[in-house]
Amino acid sequence: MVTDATSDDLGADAHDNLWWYSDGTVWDLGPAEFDADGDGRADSLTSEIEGFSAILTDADGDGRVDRMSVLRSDGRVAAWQLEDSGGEWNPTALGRVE
Ligand SMILES: [Ca+2]
Ligand SMILES: [Ca+2]
Repeated sequence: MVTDATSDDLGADAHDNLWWYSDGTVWDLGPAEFDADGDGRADSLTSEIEGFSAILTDADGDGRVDRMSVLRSDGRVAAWQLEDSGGEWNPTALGRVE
């Protein structure tokens, strides 16, 4: 991932890790693994949700996961986006992997 001198001085910066808020608990997901949108900042990691492969993405850079894509066993990808205000996950797309 991309780091700079100022963030190095802070040691364990929480922004290095993605996190997830669910059911009253903050889950630390660890550092982002790859850069999904190509802007030079790692923002996504792969995980597993209920047995399916998932990609969790922090699109706006605050560390909180706000996009989620789950690859289902039938080859479809279901995607959700976190609404800023209420913390509700809304489905955004359902399609096939190209
Ligand atoms: Ca990025
Ligand atoms: Ca975010």
